[in-house]
Amino acid sequence: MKKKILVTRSSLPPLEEYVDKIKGIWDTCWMTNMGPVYQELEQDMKKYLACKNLELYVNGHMALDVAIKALRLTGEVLTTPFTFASTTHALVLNGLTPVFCDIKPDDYTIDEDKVESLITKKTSAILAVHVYGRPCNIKRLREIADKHHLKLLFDAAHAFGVRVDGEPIANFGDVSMFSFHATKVFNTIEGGALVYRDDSLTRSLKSLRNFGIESPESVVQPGLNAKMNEFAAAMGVCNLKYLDENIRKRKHVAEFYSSRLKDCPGIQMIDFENDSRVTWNYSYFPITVDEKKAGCTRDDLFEGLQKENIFTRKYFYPLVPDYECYREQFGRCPLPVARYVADRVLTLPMYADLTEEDLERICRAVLKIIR
Ligand code: T4K
Repeated sequence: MKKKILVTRSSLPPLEEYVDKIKGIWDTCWMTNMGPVYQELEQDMKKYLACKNLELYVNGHMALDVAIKALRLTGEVLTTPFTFASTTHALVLNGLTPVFCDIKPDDYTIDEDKVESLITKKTSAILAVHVYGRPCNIKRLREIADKHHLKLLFDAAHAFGVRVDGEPIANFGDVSMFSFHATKVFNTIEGGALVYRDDSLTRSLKSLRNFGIESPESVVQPGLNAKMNEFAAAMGVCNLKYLDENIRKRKHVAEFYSSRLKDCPGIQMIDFENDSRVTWNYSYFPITVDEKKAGCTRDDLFEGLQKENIFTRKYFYPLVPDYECYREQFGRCPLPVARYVADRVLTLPMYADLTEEDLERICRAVLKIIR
């Protein structure tokens, strides 16, 4: 049997560099609660993102949860149905009602032209997702948010390292959340970050992250335990050094797929070169399969590749409103574009260390199944 190729594979720094970074922990026995390695990573990240306000968290989901609480959102939040469970769960578990807005057929981000008609008196925010690291229409969403006095949050879980007009994507919106999960372009094993504009949020975000504690004898609000620990931060400090190199390697993977699959009938891919304003991070490589032109469905391709020991994923199928837990409440939302994409999308293996041999094998298998 040929070697297994999974949809992604974590980037790890050289072992000796990680061991070196965690050695200090044995001297101090300081393992968590915003220790020295946490502080080091926070500074490194602020430099990398050229941002003023940044906090690190135990994972992206908790970071989003904390942001929602700190912003004191109420009522309804406009959001995308085409995302990972986390985005919607964070709203629902905070007592908010997600209002799903359809996505655009060209980049799968929330359709800014459909957002305004969904705003009601109860709407307090827009939570958009830079899905696969593809930037939403940030400018237009900002205009809409300002006009209606809404907060603008970006779930930028996939977008670490992405820039728009040279500006890190972190610096748009009121708050942006990043995920540093093992499967992401940059990882801290598990981890996440919030980048935000308003300095007055700092106090609340910091205390929400640590049980609402401000000092040993002062607990100012009910809070969570959402802190990034020192071992995770150490992984981040080491991995950050290799991030740009990893993104370059991922670009090569994307170029390989694009050139080998460009004439494959029925397959639509991201045209990474079509928007020169964006510096991509190549976090995922989604394709959609048009069954009429391809002569097979997305599921046929998924299963055919699996037989070749190549494991793709249907990120993001099913659509969030169609989940068992949401179906009854939201399943009838008219979301024609999102449903079309979710039924046809497949993310191909994407990681820095995919070899040319692996890529050749994947492309040959795709072409064999589709032809
Ligand atoms: N918002 C959005 C839009 C998100 O996509 C996510 C997370 C979040 C919010 C929340 O952020 P976090 O709280 O997770 O920081 C994965 C990830 O667990 C999840 O982080 C990610 N999105 C989601 C899209 O994908 P699964 O259930 O598909 O992962 P899993 O375990 O099937 O792994 C996929 C592949 O990754 C494996 O086949 C091999 C590889 N892998 C996996 C692990 C766990 C590794 O190489 N190393 C590893 O340690 O959810």
